[in-house]
Amino acid sequence: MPKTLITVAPTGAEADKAAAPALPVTLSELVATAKECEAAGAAVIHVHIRDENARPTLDGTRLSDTVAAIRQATDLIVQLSTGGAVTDPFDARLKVLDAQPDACSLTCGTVNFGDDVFSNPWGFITDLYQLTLERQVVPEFELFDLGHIATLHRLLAEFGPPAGGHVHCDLVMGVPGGMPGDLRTLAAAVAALPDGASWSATGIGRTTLPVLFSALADGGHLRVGMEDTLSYSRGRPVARNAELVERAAQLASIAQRPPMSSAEAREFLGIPARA
Ligand code: KMH
Ligand code: ZN
Repeated sequence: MPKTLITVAPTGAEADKAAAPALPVTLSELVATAKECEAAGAAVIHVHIRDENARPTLDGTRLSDTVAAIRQATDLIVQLSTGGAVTDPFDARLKVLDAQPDACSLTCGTVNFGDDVFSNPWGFITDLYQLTLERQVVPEFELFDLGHIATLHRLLAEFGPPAGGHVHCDLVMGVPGGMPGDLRTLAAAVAALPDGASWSATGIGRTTLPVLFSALADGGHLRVGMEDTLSYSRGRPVARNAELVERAAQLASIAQRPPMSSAEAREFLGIPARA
């Protein structure tokens, strides 16, 4: 069984700082979180940034500064979100790659997102994928629904393998409007992935633990963090992102699949070591 790749998604675009004070929204909060989460066993950080009012933003200077600051403070693989917030336009989402991250998310289809729609039409997916190839930014394919896996197959058939040569997916389960976060759905999704692909999984809200246990049992990798859940357990808010990473690392170790270091994760994902 392979070691476990742990990704932390500390902020997201949806949670409200006023309602969740532990959410890292400033650059210094994000860097401190990144350091703690690396020490706890994370190898990848999935980054959304906020503006001076703690609202989601895709501001280019802030993104570049964030990539540089996390790189200076940690060895984590920096994966920028190209999903942003549901209100972000496609051109701003493409420009995220100007910040030259190691990796980026690439969602393989549109999905209802609570009362909103997270829009990812085929034309946008292909534009973003071709840009990742041109810039050699390694994509992580975000799959919110089983139909997204069909689009991933079509993308690879039409445009070939990704930068780094290895297909790594993330099952984002339990979004209201996406696939449910349960064992049966996870097994169906994993069975439909392209041959040779690796995968992690995350469960939103109360699906966090069922998805985590299912992924570990099925040889998958883990994503955890306050982007996906604000509760550590029933009625107990998350106090720090690192406690979610610590729990994931402990459970992975119990499963005889301890966390990968970021150097191991780079090799696994086909991401070159930093110059
Ligand atoms: N915030 C969601 C609308 C991603 O980061 O690529 C999209 C999202 C996916 O979080
Ligand atoms: Zn995200």
